[in-house]
Amino acid sequence: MRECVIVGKPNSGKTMFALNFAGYLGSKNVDVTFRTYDGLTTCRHYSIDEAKRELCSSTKHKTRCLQSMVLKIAVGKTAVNFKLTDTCGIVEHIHQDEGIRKGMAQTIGLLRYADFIIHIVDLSIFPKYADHTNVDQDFYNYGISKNAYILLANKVDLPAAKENLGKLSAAFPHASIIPVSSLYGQGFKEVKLCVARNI
Ligand SMILES: Nc1nc2c(ncn2[C@@H]2O[C@H](COP(=O)(O)OP(=O)(O)OP(=O)(O)O)[C@@H](O)[C@H]2O)c(=O)[nH]1
Ligand SMILES: [Mg+2]
Repeated sequence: MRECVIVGKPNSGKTMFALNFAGYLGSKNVDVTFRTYDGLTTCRHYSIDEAKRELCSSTKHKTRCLQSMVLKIAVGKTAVNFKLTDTCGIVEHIHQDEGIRKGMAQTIGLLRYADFIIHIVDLSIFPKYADHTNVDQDFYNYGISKNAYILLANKVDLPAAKENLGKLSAAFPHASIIPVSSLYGQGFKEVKLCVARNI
């Protein structure tokens, strides 16, 4: 089964995107498989609302391991299953928490095997924390080289985001950028078309 991986900085909206996108594709409930760095695998069944309450947070590094769901998407006249994997957010510095360092290593490990990369940035704060040593730049460079990559400019519902879209396009000129609101589902139609083309 083809695997799409969602990467980005902590708090960019990766988990919110994964769960609301699962809802957009027609899932009312999801089975989330958690895979830790040391190989422990557990699975939990949630309604989408329950999962959002438990797995999303305004506090950084809520997600600390790989969280996968198998979803169905229409490709032409057939429905195709694919795996959507949410990951531990990446920061530039060496984090003091060993669990988070291992979670970040897991994210980077998975990137090499992913069939398609969904990179999410929080447009409401971009480019405040961005420069050329930035991890977003690394995701972009790697994604472009793999040729299986989209950049989601998230949180477009927030006023600060609108004026930053031009800056994002200038910083990442070769990316296919889709403005989205993971919270409200804005832009999901375009994301669905793009994912369906690439899995
Ligand atoms: N306004 C707005 N808030 C959003 C949007 N997407 C996510 N958020 C909020 O941003 C915060 C972080 O969302 P998460 O989905 O948990 O972020 P994450 O990237 O998974 O974060 P980590 O697991 O810590 O790496 C939460 O408070 C969300 O409600 C959006 O499109 N618009
Ligand atoms: Mg998360």
